[in-house]
Amino acid sequence: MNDLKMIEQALYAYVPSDYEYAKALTDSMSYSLEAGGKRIRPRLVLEFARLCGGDEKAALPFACALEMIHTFSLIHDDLPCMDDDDMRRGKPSNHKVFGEDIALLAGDALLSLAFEIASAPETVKNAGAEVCVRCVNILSAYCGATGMIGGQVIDLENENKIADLDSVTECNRKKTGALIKAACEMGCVCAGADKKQIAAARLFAENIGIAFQIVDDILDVTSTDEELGKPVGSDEENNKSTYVSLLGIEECKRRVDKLTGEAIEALELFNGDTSSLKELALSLSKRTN
Ligand code: GRG
Repeated sequence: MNDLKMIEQALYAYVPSDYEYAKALTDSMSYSLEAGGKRIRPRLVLEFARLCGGDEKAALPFACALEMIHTFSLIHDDLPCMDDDDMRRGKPSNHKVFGEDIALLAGDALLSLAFEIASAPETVKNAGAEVCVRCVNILSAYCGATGMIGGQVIDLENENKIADLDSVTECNRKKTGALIKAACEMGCVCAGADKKQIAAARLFAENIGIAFQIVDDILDVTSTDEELGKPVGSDEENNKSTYVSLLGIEECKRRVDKLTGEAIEALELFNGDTSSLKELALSLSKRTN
């Protein structure tokens, strides 16, 4: 089975289906989880686990937990109190279908489910207690106040003003980069990687994390709603400083290529086959959605 199939099969099965109450909540959670998405973060977990000689089955729950957290962040990001977007992954946003109250709670429940999965007896049996504790620590730290959620707050603070490049970079290192770093790091931890391997994985993640956000900013001005599956032009509408508004499109493209090259260089430390990670990094730099 390929990674995408394996991830999606496991992901969907984690949502409680035998609970007769709160059906709107589980429907809302499944709606966003099953709406597609590139599954970059869980794929990175599996890639790094394999590269470091680990068992992908043991890494799979952590890959799913991370995608749950990512999906929670997208549901909350679309709410009227945040970006107020009506479309996500080519479909109406969660709150447009289930209402703001259920969408908010579905996001909360996905966040909670992530930690339930990462600490479940079955996960502990396959990955070992120490790996589980380390992954729970990575998930919570990179999601929280000094990670993705902190980045979102910097983003809110930067609205309606011209932010400088350092502030935009700090925001994106956290808002977008933190979960990408969590993915690469957890993959290594699952496989018992050493400190040098973890440091190289972090370097790879930092570079593709920023490149990923620069591409996101480019697509927000060059793509269409249909291709992106969400409204384009939202950065300008929300009066946000972005890499494109600060550097221009040509310089942005140059930086994406440079960062992607540096990410690929970071992989040289590993002895195993890094070809699929190289391909993934290159495809992200050229993505159209
Ligand atoms: C309100 C408690 C609370 C938390 C919310 C909203 C939020 C925290 C964080 C925002 C995180 C966010 C939306 C970051 C943007 C990152 C980004 C580029 C997302 C799109 O990722 P893709 O392209 O999406 O991987 P797919 O759909 O492919 O999964």
